Amino acid sequence: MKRTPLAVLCVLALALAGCSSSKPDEETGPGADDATAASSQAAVDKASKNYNIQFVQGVQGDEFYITMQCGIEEEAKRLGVTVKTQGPTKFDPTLQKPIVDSVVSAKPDALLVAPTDVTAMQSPLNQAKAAGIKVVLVDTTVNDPSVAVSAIASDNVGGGKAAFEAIQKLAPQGGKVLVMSTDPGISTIDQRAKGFEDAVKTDSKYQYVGVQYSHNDPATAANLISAALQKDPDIVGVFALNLFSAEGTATGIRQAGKSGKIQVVGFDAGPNQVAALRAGTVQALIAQQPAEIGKFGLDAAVAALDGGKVTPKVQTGFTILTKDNIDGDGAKAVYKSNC
Ligand code: T6T
Repeated sequence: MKRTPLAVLCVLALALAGCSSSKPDEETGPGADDATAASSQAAVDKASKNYNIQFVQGVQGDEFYITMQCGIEEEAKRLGVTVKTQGPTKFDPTLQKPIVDSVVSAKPDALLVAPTDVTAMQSPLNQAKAAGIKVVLVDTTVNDPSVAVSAIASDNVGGGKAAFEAIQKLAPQGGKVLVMSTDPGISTIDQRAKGFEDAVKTDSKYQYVGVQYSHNDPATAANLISAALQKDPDIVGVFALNLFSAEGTATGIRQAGKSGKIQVVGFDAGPNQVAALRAGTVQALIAQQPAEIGKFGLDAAVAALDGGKVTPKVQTGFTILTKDNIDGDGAKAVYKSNC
């Protein structure tokens, strides 16, 4: 069982070649690997059951959730179960809630879900639990995660801290740093911002100029960056909190003619983000392990249905991608556009 905090390892390795881990880490106690293995074994033993398992993504067309779906489908094949996937057209609780409501009213056996808002998605998930559905949180969470039998996610606070440490290495002289977010109220995004902000406070050479909300829209992120650079032309680093905010940040930086002059670290590793890394507009990407999140999520759901041992909380690792490792070890961390 790997116990060294991943973010620390990754940051130490960043200046050289990036870092990766595919092992789950559990926050709540020892034995996550063992427990996960036990869950998987229980799942395999009961694979002949014809469970109705549903997966509701945060949004359709996002390579992060596509890769998660690929991980779920691969594991589903291995376990001999089937999983139906659907998601809203935007990362928006007003679009996701009716989907979850309709899934819940059909009373499936289990629901894997990435809630789009910590508050708005609480009541639909309370109802799922009340209906006896085994809920598994994959990626994001809600205010009261006790609705779920298990929650699988990256170390998002650690990832935010790692992003700042990368900027410290890339812009050692210090200066102004900005966060490009999507919307407040999304657990993963808020945790990344917090990890970053708390880390910035520990180094007086850097000045945090705040967070911009791009509503998960790359064009909005590009416009916000352009406005931010007009206000603060001396920004030295930007941390973009997810795939779409990072894509837009890269576009805005390129359009401002600042490629390579401002250090950009983005969460996630979609194909467009990797293109921006190769082009030198983005200096580092923090790739999550969405396929593993999906795989562990399905293992937990099936174990819960089988009455087996379920790991309540699993933390997956990440890989820091740079120009130096993207064509080597890092290549396998890039997200997929289809399975
Ligand atoms: O960063 C991922 C996910 O972890 C987050 O919760 C929402 O945005 C993504 O899906 C990337 O677009």
